Amino acid sequence: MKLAKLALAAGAFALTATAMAQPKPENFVKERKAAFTLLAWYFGPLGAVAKGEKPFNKDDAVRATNFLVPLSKMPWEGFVAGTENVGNTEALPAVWSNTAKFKELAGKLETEMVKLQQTAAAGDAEAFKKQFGAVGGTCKSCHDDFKKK
Ligand code: ASC
Repeated sequence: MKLAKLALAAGAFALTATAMAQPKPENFVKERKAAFTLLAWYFGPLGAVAKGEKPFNKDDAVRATNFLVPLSKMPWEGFVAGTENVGNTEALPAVWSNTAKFKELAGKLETEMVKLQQTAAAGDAEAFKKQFGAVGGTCKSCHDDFKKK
């Protein structure tokens, strides 16, 4: 019984290791683009709130930012070497030649997104609107140097 369990666990591990083995270059591009697509999906609509076109709703803001915090950490692992010119990437070569700056800006998005989540959780509409701008600023500063126009 114990042995059977061990064999099962070993099998599951082997399966996981196989599934994780070196994704194809195009799948790294898909990963990062999917993460950015979802970031825009949940972040974009909050712009109407920030602009005062839609009232602040705490539940909606909490739900969106609870998705956005993990999403903000996801795109970066897709930017592996060898994917510079793969598929329909909009990444500029600077991602791979100025990696320190790219990583710094990625980190800023993650930090500012956590702050946005905190303003949502606090139900602080004014702080939320202001922090929305700070997050958007980190998106833009990175796009300026690292994304094709
Ligand atoms: C968005 C979105 C972006 C950023 C950027 C902020 O909602 O899709 O790429 O905000 O426009 O400057």
